[in-house]
Parts: sequence; structure tokens; C-alpha cells
Amino acid sequence: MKSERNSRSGQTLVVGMGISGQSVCELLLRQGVQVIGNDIRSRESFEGSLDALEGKGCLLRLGFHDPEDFVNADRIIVSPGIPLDVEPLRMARDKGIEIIGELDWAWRQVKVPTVAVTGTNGKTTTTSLLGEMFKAAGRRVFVGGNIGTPLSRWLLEGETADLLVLEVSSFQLDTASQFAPDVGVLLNITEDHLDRYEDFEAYVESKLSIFSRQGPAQVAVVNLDDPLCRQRAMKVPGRLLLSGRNDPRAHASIEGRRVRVGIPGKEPFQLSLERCRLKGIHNEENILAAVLAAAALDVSPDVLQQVLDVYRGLPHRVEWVGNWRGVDFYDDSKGTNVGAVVKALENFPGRVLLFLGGRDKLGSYGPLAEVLKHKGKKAFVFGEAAPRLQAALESSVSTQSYPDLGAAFADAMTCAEPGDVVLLSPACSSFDQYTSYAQRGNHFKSLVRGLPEIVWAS
Ligand code: UMA
Repeated sequence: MKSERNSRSGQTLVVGMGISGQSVCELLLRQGVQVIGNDIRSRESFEGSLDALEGKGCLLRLGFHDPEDFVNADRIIVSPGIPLDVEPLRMARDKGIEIIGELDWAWRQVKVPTVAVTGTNGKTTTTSLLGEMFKAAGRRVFVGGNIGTPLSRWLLEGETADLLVLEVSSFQLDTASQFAPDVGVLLNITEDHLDRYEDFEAYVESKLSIFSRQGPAQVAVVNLDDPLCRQRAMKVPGRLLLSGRNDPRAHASIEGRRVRVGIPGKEPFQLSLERCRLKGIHNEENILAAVLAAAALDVSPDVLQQVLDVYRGLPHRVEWVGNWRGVDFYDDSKGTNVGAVVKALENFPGRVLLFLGGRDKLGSYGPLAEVLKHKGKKAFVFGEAAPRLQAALESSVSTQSYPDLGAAFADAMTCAEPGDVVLLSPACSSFDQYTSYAQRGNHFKSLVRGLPEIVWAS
């Protein structure tokens, strides 16, 4: 056993064999580095998907985190989903072994400018909109990170780009010690992932760290409409550009259906939102941040207008699904925290039949209870979080628990009336009953599609 352990020293340990970890392993192998790939899941659960990696020389250690692997590694590269307080990582940290996140490790190998977007909500829409803006301006862009394709996967594929547009999660920021985007965007900070952080303050600090390594020539785009951003992100080392729908201090604001932009050192300009299909206050905030970030990197007003006129938005984000007998259905399965659901509800005057539940992130449902007093007709709660949701909401709105979304939906259809809004915006992650928010959203859409006489979104 001892000699086997010794033979493992001098290697890079990659923890987590999801899409991030597998990409890192493959890239390291290609670079001639000896790699151990480790995951808490059993070999069987990967159903052969790691065989190719093993064939290329990756030593797999599956089923548990062996502290020996951690304390004997030269360095450890962790996937975003690995909690940083697991005991073997703590032991490695105590021994002074470098622990790097996948994003930071990959980013160190890239030499092109980077735009990075973080925030509790809206980051996928903003990242994707920014990607479209830069593409329309003729730039070769990689759009990825937390949005889907890890940066290490892109490196592996050998594509080239003039610019990286990355959605960055707090988990990725927690494990970064060099990452410093040329333009960083912070959209908002509300409670999320409290199952992973010691407290809300730790999560706030994580989000703010997107700006902490920027130099004075790099740009920090901050959304003044978010109270926490306004209070906590006004002192940054980089050049501050402020968005704010009605804020006189903002470099990008909204007047009627027009966006007004005035960036110091650049010609002021206006854009029309008349044809824009991104609706709602939360989307106005996303648009302002994207416009500032793109304009800071010289995308012209004409190009910005073109993109705003045609951009359709992303599925599962307050997506109108259809109308059935005068009832509108919206899929907001990506609304996986309380802040997102509160924002989603702002889009409707009231009479909302709200479907929520799933895996509890253990934050407070208080703000949601408050909004539901005015906006909610009934809350249909399901999944693991149902008991806590029921307890938190029932004094504000009529609330009923169900084992799953299907049961809740069937019951809701017996009481929905013309003029009501049926909204799936779960405030929880999907992992108790689904593999992803997308699978949950698609299940909801299939239930809606199954209604007789449904007028389906094109
Ligand atoms: N694992 C362990 N030990 C643990 C915990 C997990 O070994 O203690 C293993 C799991 O068994 C699994 C692997 O780690 O096999 C999964 O790693 P991962 O969760 O990092 O998954 P990836 O497939 O690499 O996906 C990650 C991001 N996942 C998370 O942040 C949880 C994806 O974001 C991201 O799209 C992808 O990298 C590409 O960059 C998802 C997400 O939910 C969408 N993000 C959160 C959010 O948006 O709120 C932050």
C-alpha cells in the first residue's frame, strides 16, 4: 500500500468527475501531466463514461475521497460543485497544497480579453445577450463557464476566440486566486446556496470577489437597482460603470422605452426597447448591464440596437408557454432561489397560481411570503422543500402540499380561471426529482401541452 501511495505523489488530483473535472483531466493528460481523477460517486454510476479517460492514462479513484490522495498531491484542481469544507480538502489546505478551481486554472492558460458576469439571478440571460452583441460586432467569442461549457472544455477543443464571455458562479469565484476579468459584471446579490456557505455574508463576499483582482484599467459594471450591489460594490479597484433604471448616477438608465447611455470618454447614445422581446424589470436590469459591458469594449450603438431587436431570450426564464381557456402559463424553472421568484412575480399584477418546491437551499422564504400576499392566488408546493414552504407561506396565501409537480398541476387545473397566471418558479433546485432545472421546466411544458385546446407558444 505504501509504495502505491508513494507512486501517486507528484501528481495532480482532480476532484469531481462531472463535465468540468473530465475536461481538466483530459487537458492535463494532453499536457503530459500525471493525473488522478477522483469522485465520490461509484464507478458503476458513471456507466462507462470515464473509460476513455482511463484509457488515456488517468488513474481513477472513485467512490470516496481518500485523504491520502489529497495530502500526497502536488496540487488539487476542484470542480465547482465540490464543497470546500470537506475534510480531505481541509487536510490538504493545512499542508499547504495548492487548491485551484477549474475556471481559474483554465483561465490562467488563456491570453484573450475576458468579460465575466455574475449575480444571483439574470447571469445566463446577460451572458448570452452579451455573447450575441459581440458576435454581431464581428468578434470571435467563446460563451461559456457556468452557462454550460467549462472553459477547460473549450481549451481542449482547440477553438480560437478574440474574447471570452463567461458566466461565473460564486463557486467558481471561491476557488479563484488569479481570475481578473477585463470587464466584470455584478447584477445582484440575494440569498442563494446557503446550504454551501457558512452564512449569507460569505456568499456576498464571494460574489464581490469578481472585482477584487482587477486593475485600474479594467471595468466593473455594477447594478445600482440592487440594494446590496449599491451598498457593497461601489468601492472597487477597477473603473466603475453603473447601471440603474431610474438612477441619476447611472451610466446606463431607462426612460420610457429608451435606454440612455453615457460612458465617460465616449459619445452618449440611446437605444429603443420597442421591439425588444426581453420583458420585465429584471430583464431591463440585465439589458442595461449588457449594454454597458459591450459598449465599454467598443460595440457600436447600431450593433447593440440590432441585437436588442432580435434577441429572443432563453428557455425556462419567465418563458410564456401558452394560454388555456384564458389562463397564461409561464415556465421559470430557472427561478431556483427566492430572489428570482420575487423578480418573476413582479411581472404580473396578481392572481398567480405559483408552483414551487424541490431541493431546499435552506434560505428564508420570508420575502416571498410578503410578495405573495398581493400577487398570489394560491401556492402549490411540492418535493423535499414542501413542508418548510408550506409553513413559511400559508399565513400569506392559500397553500397546499403535493408529492410532485404532476400532482400539483392536476389539482391546479381544477381551480384555474380566465385571467389567472400559472407560474412555475420553484425557489429551489431541481435535484430531488429531476436531473436539472431544464428537465423540470420541460416536464412542466409537457403538462401544459397535454391540456385540451391549449394555445401553444410558437
Ligand atoms: N462530487 C464529489 N464530491 C462532492 C460533491 C460532488 O465528488 O463532495 C462530484 C459529483 O459526484 C459529480 C461531480 O462532483 O460527479 C460534479 O461536479 P460539479 O457539480 O462541479 O459538476 P460539473 O458537471 O462539472 O458542472 C459544473 C457546474 N456545477 C456546479 O456548479 C454545481 C455547472 O453549473 C456548470 O454548468 C459546469 O460546471 C460547467 O462550467 C451548474 C450549476 O448548478 C449549472 N451551477 C450553480 C448555479 O448556477 O446556481 C452554481
